[in-house]
Parts: sequence; structure tokens; C-alpha cells
Amino acid sequence: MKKTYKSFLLMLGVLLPLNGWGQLQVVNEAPANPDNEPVEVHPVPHPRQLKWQETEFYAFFHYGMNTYTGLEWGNGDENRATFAPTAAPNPRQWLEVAKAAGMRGGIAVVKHHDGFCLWPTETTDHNVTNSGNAFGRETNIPRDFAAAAQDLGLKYGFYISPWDRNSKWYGTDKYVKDVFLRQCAELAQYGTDQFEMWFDGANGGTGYYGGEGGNRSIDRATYYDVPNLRDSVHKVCPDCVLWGVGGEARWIGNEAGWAGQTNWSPENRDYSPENNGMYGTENGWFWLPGESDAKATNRGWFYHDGESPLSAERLFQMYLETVGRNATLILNIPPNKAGVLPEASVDALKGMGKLVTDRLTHDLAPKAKIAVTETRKAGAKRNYKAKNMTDGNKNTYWATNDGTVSATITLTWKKQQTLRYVELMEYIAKGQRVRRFHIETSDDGTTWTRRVSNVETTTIGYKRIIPLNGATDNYGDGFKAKAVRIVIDDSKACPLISKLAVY
Ligand code: FUL
Repeated sequence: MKKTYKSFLLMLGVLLPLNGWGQLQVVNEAPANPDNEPVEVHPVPHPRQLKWQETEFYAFFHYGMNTYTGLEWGNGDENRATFAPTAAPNPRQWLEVAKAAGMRGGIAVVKHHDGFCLWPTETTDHNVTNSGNAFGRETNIPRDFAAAAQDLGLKYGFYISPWDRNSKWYGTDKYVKDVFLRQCAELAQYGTDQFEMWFDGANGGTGYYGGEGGNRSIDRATYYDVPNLRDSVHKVCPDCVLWGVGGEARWIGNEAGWAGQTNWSPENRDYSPENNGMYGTENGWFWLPGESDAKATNRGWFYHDGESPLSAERLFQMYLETVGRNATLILNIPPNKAGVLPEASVDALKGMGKLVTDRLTHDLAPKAKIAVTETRKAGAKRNYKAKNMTDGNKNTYWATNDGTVSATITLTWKKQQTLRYVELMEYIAKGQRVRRFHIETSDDGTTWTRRVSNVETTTIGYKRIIPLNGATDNYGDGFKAKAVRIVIDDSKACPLISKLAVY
């Protein structure tokens, strides 16, 4: 006991030498970076943006007053009795279909530009409690959607239009304070585990506005009191990314289901979504990852009689061009007048999900020998081995030493394989880094042929899926090869790759 006490004092003497008259000075002798972790390349995602990105593929459900008027943008003067579902709306069915299609969540529209609220809000009478029949009056989409998602293990969130063509206060501070922010606060109460709130960019213009009509214009950069909105939602829903107007994820800008082949998550505040949303900005100063919203049907965002779904192949192509290009995909499937997804949409969605499973889950990489030109020196509790790219663990990654910004990863199989897609993921928690790479295949491990020279192999980001035939619309016969190599030509700093898969 005595001895231990003595050696403790001795140790203290080493660690805390007296500095002048009785002043203790802490000498920190521990190495600053025991795990030899690479330093971050800024900007980096907030943890909630990281979790959001992992949702990858989720559904959009446009349902509401427009379902019954046949409009895409209601004016705000719709008779509340027009909202009269022919059966009880069934958000559980919507989400079951999403799950069967391989989606990880969904966003339900609960107020569109017409201002009609699909929950019994205290902020306006223009809501379900005044609708046309008992099914309508009992509707509460946020309540039922959240409960179903939680039960099915899916992520969920809501679309609430900032623009309100019904409210007489729209355009004044009163609307923001007493209507919009309060509606968002009410929605936050429907579940603290929401992953995204969707704030449309369509703002201002003509409307009913409580009968006053006219044209109201606002400055969308300042009008909605976004900093306050963000803080108040995050207080209740810490993982909820505020999309669009909220400034935590960006619009890909085309609504056609594609992101740029070059797609950076960093962005600048003054970017133009229409021109630059697909690509991001290499040296942008904050993290603003892209989300691509697209329709799975051939008419509008809302249900229209006579509409039909796009083919499973076309939807799969959208997946490759969004999730496969460092964006998330939010795919819209409109519930019909009975408040359910029509059978044709269900079949198309399931068909698409099957293509994703059949084509992008049978990974050949773990069966290959993996070699790299350089491996970062391991730390006390972390290593950066090549195997980290094929271990199925998103928290481990391969890295080079600081200062090495080009490297090669080679996969070799004993027997020839048929290869169609290469999938890569960067460990983006420490920033998006890779800015140029290329892919080669070999029949014998000696002679290499460059593939996909028609595709921009610039960025990787969270996820990149490259079709080896260079075509997103043609599954093709694949390439017969015994080896494939990924050559990273340039990176902002040492590359950090958490996944390499080959299908
Ligand atoms: C747009 C809206 O104006 C459309 O009606 C739809 O909701 C789409 C997802 O966003 O900005």
C-alpha cells in the first residue's frame, strides 16, 4: 500500500512538475494521436447529416387535398369538404411497400402549398377535422405514419410547405411565428426520431390568402426565421435534417432522378440549385449533401386517374444515377383517393427493389485477394488495412499515410469472374477527399485494360456505383476478368475508403 502511494507520488512528480512557487504545470506526455488517425479535411458532415446520408433511398408520399381536386398546386380556396377519402388512409401500407422495395424510410406530405393540414392542428381551421366525411375527420397522417414507421423499423419525416396559399397571414411575421413555426413544432411532437423535415423551395406568388387574394412575395433567405426553426426542431428531434430552406441538405435541382457524375457534398451558401445542385462545389465551405427527388409515376407528384408507374428498369437506372453518385434518392409514389398505393405502383416498386437486390448485393470482393500500394501505419486501437474495405463494417477504412494522395487497390480472384459494377465508399466523417480515379480490369493479372472512360470518375463521396460498361440503362453481359484495380489518381489528402464492392 505504502509502496503504491510512493510510486503514485513519484509519477505525479513526473507528470506535474512544480513551476515556480507551488504552481502546478500539467505536462501532457501522451502522444496527441495514439490511433494515428488522419486529420479531417473540412468541411465535414454533422453527425445527423451522416445518419441521414445512410438512409440512402426512401419514399415520398404526396397525398392531401390535391388527391381529390386533381390539381398539383391547390390555390388555398378549396372547400374543406372536398377532402373525403373513400376509405381510411393507410400510411402503414405505403411504408410496407417502401420497405419491400428496399427503401429505408419515407417522407409524408402533411401540408402542401394549398395549406390544408393532414393533422388536427391548432394553427388553422383548414385541416382534417373539417373535412368531408368520417374517414377524413379521423385522418391524422403524422400520427399514423410515425407509428407505422417505428413499427416497421423505417426512418420517417414530414414535408410541410412553407408557402401557404390559404393563410391570410402569409407574407407577414405573424404567419411565420403563429402558423409556420408552430406547425413545425406540432409535427416535431409526433416523434423525436424523425430523420428529415422537407421544406419546399416554391415560395410566394398568388393565392387565396384568407379571401384577400393577390400576389405575395417574400425573401426566402430571411423570411422563415430558419436559424430559429432549426434550433427549435433540433431541440426535440436531434437527428432531423432540415432539407431545402432548412439548409442542411440540398436539392439536386432537376427532379428527374439524376445527380452529377461529379458530385461534391461541400457547397457554398450562394450556390444556384438549378445550375449547380447536381454537382456541389469541390472547395465549398460547408457540408450540404444532395438529395434527388423524383417521381416513380408518369403524371404529377399527386395521384391522377389514369397515371401509370415507370418501369422497374427505369427506376433502377435512377437509383444508379443518384444513390450511385453520392446523392440520396427520395422517390415519389402517390397514394390514391382511398389513401393507399395503387397496385401497379406497388408492383413497379417491388420490381425495382428486386433489381437492386439481384444486381447490387452479391459482392465478389470479400472472396478476392486484396492488395494495395500503401497502408497507413496502424495506431494503438485502429488499423487501416485493405481488408477494412471488404469487412462489411462502415466504421473501418483503408487509408494511406499522410501526404500520399494516389494509390492502387487490386482485387484478384482465383478464377475468372463476370463483373458489372464497382461500388466505392469514402469514410466521409473525415471529409470528402478523392477527386480523380479510374478502373481497370485484367484477364491474367498482368495486362490491364481501362474501363468506363466515357464516365467521369472524379468524385466518390459517401457512395459511388460505377457500371463497368459505362451504361446505367443497360445491364449488359458483364466483363470476364480475373482482377480489377481501382487507381486513385488524386485526392485532397490521403484517401480513406470504407467500402469496395464488386458485383
Ligand atoms: C416542388 C413542389 O412545388 C411540388 O408540388 C412538389 O411538392 C415537389 C416535391 O416540390 O417544389
